[in-house]
Amino acid sequence: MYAKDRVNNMKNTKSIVALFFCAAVIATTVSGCGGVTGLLGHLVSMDSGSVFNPKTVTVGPGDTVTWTNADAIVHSVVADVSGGPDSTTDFPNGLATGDIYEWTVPNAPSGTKYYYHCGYQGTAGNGTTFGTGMVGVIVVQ
Ligand SMILES: [Cu+2]
Repeated sequence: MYAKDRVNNMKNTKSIVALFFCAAVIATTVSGCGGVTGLLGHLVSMDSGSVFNPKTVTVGPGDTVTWTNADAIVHSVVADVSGGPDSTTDFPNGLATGDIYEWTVPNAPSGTKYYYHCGYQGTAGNGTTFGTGMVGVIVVQ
């Protein structure tokens, strides 16, 4: 009886250790932003106060950027000039709370900047600067 409990405890401990190990591997992979192998995912939250958080995201070609609306009101992702992220095809009425929009970074040269804005609380810049209000930029490394 006691021995069995101890075995079960050991099993649980092993599972927890494995879980922490996996979490550490994932964290290392994501933080290794200068990485030469693998494509990375980048998260942007649409937060209360009508902000993209973080406002600036540095990416590599082929990486994925995922916007999640964590706010109580509708937001969108609209490229200031063509070629950037645009949620309006997938979400013509904007992203409601909890909606997720994903965009794959094109094979663009290092230094390319995709300025974008929210169609509801932001305005477009000219493609080389931020617009006003709820705005962000994706920078290709
Ligand atoms: Cu917005």
